[in-house]
Amino acid sequence: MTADVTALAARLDEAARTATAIPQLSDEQPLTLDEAYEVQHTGIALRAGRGDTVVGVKLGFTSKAKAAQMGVSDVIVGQLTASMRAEDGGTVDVGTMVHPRIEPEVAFRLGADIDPQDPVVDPLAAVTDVAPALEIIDSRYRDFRFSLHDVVADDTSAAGFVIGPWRRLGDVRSEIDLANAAVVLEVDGEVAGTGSTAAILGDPLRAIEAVARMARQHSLGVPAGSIILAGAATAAVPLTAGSVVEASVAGLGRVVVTAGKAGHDG
Ligand code: OOG
Ligand code: MG
Repeated sequence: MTADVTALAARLDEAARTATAIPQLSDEQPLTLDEAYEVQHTGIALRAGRGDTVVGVKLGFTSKAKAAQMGVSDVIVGQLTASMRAEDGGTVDVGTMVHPRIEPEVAFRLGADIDPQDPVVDPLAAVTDVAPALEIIDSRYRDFRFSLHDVVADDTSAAGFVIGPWRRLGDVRSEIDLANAAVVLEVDGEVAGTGSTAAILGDPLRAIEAVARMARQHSLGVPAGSIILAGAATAAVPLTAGSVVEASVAGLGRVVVTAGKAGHDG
């Protein structure tokens, strides 16, 4: 039997909107990888129907630390929407989330479209800017546990993101080795995780080729202006209301966000 993509997407959408964890979809019926991406795309269409817009894509499990933390191995891709974004130095509302976690990332911005159908053009040439970033993930599944296909259907746990100051990629590459920069995650001034950008596919720039490949395989558009989150450099840590979280990437910069709860100090 093939999956009822519309019903599964509605179930995940409802779970996200009500911040209520649900059982994994595959507990009921196995889902193929293609069906899982269809559920993801249908869920994004539901958000778009409420006025949200896709602003970029994110990769998951590009680092061993993340793959080991979650017990899965393949690289996956999800979509980022405008409503998920919080300003650098601003507040992210965790009151609307089930069990949020936060992780340090590297973000890229495209100055031109990545055309997944044209393998002759180097997708790296489309990248103009780079920034330190934070991603807030919030699995809609109970206990933050899932199979690879379940997490793909759940938009790879995407819930929020914060982008630090953008810098020109060419300038940064002439100053530092972007493939080996120290990453530090701090919560309320205490170190909560350390790593290196090398953890992200050996070099976060490899995320761009991965995005081009995934875009081709899973029919995603990555137009000029898109933001790409390359994946976490450390394991994710729980995010609780009141915490101030900062990520820094040596030689690139830092980004900070406060977790708030709407109706309180948010
Ligand atoms: C899935 C998302 C993984 C990353 O950076 O590896 C991810 C999850 O862990 O819930 O965003
Ligand atoms: Mg991530």
